[in-house]
Amino acid sequence: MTLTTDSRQDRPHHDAAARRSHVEAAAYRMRHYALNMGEVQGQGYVGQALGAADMFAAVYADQLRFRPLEPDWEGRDRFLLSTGHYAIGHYAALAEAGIVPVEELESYGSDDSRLPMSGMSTYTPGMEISGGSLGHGLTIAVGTALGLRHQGSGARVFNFLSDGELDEGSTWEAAMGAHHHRLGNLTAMVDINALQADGKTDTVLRTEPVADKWAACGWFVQRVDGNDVGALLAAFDAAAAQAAPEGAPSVILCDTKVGRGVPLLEEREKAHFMRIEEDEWQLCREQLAAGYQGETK
Ligand SMILES: Cc1ncc(C[n+]2csc(CCOP(=O)(O)OP(=O)(O)O)c2C)c(N)n1
Ligand SMILES: [Mg+2]
Repeated sequence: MTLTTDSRQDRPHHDAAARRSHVEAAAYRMRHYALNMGEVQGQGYVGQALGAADMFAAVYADQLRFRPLEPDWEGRDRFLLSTGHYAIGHYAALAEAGIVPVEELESYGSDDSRLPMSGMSTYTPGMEISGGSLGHGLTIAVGTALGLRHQGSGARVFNFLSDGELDEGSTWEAAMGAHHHRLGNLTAMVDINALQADGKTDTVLRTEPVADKWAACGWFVQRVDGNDVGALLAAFDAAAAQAAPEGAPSVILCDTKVGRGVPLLEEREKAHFMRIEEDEWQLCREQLAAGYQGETK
């Protein structure tokens, strides 16, 4: 897909089923891109990229306004990736969106590549912030949303967080700040994959009930199956319907499955850093293809 102008306005007005399959097809291709990138390095945060592909696809193929050939276009919506290690999933989305050439994905993680293993804004077109140090994305998103509103911009700000980032105090300071400033132009999406580097989320720090915490901070809260594209799109629609320039910020809490779409990885013991052997990559691709019923173009 190569778009030359404002992407959101260019999108055809699909009926609901066509809109969903358009996003599902994007997610499918993105999962392949992630596997291919992972194979180049023999490693990578492939489990997260597969788990969050539907979230990335819903944003990039349906929600975000951007110009692929002009990634710094001032009128663009901002997508801020908090979690630097999810860069592999974000690169797949940037390739699908036409911002990064698909052929460039094979340089992932190599010396001099524009696609380093952890997301860096100075290297990659379309990467708004550098991640790595968790818990900062939402704070930057709040400042960005506030700044855009001061400038009279109608652009929206999206922040992609992980459930591990809910352990960080700075996330909650930003959540309160967003409500204080009534940032209706801000949408947070949290990948609740129930996993962190040190183990399962509920063994590291019990953050549940997560929805109640965001609601207590004054946010419009929805919780969905983050691997159900129809549910994701409905949540984005509901968020947009209630959004007002000085209204409540929105959060979409997305329960996802690590390795989603590849049974071999879905069934493997969940690990922050998943090992995939040399002879398994092709099998992963085959399983992904076998489980997908839709159009591939
Ligand atoms: C401030 C900060 N503390 C600790 C780390 C080390 N760290 C890197 S990834 C990670 C796990 C965070 O949880 P999550 O993003 O939910 O992990 P995943 O779902 O990808 O397994 C941690 C603790 C970090 N990058 N930044
Ligand atoms: Mg996690």
